[in-house]
Amino acid sequence: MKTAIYPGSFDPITNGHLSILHRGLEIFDQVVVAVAVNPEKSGLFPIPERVEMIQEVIGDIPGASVDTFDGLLVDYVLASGTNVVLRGLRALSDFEFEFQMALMNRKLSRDVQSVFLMTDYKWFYVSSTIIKEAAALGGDINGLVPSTVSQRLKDKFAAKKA
Ligand code: COD
Repeated sequence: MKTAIYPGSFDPITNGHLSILHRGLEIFDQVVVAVAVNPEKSGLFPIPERVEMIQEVIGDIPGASVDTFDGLLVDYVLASGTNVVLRGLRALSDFEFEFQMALMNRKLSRDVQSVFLMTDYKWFYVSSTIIKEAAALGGDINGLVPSTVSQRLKDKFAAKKA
């Protein structure tokens, strides 16, 4: 049984994230979507709500699960009984950050390996940040995030306006 840890902020999960998860499951038996708890970065959705949204969309996918972690990613990966970090790559801007992160993780633990999947062209421009910005301004984000996430974004920004 080979497990990969797919770490991120997932604030919120998008169809780009989900695509990497599905494709990761073509390589690994299990993929754990691991939401990083960073007390210095609050984000739009609180961590429990991010986890709930992920649970709603991955509930039926065999081999997929969701968890949270704090502290060092490499410690969490090794404590999970695996050595693989799964990440997605969109453009050159992603590459620089991902390269730095992979090298830092490698410095922190020689046992952990990072595996990268290129995004599908459909999700090339999709990021949690751009989705939040469009949703906040009333833009149509349908098809870019799961419908449950789209609804939560609408509710969140409606509540902020009220
Ligand atoms: N298509 C394909 N992949 C995508 C898309 C898309 N449209 N959108 C996002 N992705 C990929 C990202 O490239 C990334 O690989 C993954 O999905 C998650 O993305 P985000 O933005 O939700 O997550 P990040 O990049 O904010 O996550 C950063 C971590 C939380 C993983 C990182 O900060 C971390 O490991 N923190 C723990 C502390 C630690 O160990 N630090 C030292 C190591 S650097």
